[in-house]
Amino acid sequence: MATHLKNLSDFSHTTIPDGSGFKIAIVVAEWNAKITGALYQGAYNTLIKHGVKEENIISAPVPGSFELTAAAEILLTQQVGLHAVICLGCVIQGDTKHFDFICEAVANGITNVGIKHSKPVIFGVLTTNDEQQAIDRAGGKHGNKGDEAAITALKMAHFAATI
Ligand code: DLZ
Repeated sequence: MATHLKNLSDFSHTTIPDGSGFKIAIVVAEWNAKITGALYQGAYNTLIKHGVKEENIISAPVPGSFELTAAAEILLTQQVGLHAVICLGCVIQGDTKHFDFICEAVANGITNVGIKHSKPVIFGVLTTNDEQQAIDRAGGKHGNKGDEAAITALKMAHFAATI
């Protein structure tokens, strides 16, 4: 059962749960590989740091961010016992409307897969105006959003297991 929260400030820094009982998939897009590789390393290392066993991390590369949704759906359908899927990608604004289509599709897709399977599917996709903004968020001055995605996965897997 969920812990009783006395006031709103209790929400801000809930502890990061131990991951030793969890099986988690990381799906990572190959587009902008320098960035997504850094997001992947951050997510993987964070899961290991918090107790997830190496054999319980499934790593799955896909061509681009658009494919993240299908991959999450396939994994949750075919892999028994998954507690969460982390989706990592990087979409950089270009001259065409491609950016908008991909961002909207992947955000909606990931949301829908999570709801369909009643499992946490984490949105770890950078959507930036340029490459520098992405570098800043993939181990640069704004941290590594891959680490944050992994922590969110652990918290949500714990939520689903204990609520
Ligand atoms: C085609 C495309 C473009 C233009 N830009 C990106 C991007 O910035 N980031 C990304 O992850 N993927 C991009 N893609 C590829 C699409 O995600 C997808 O792989 C293709 O449209 C094929 O479905």
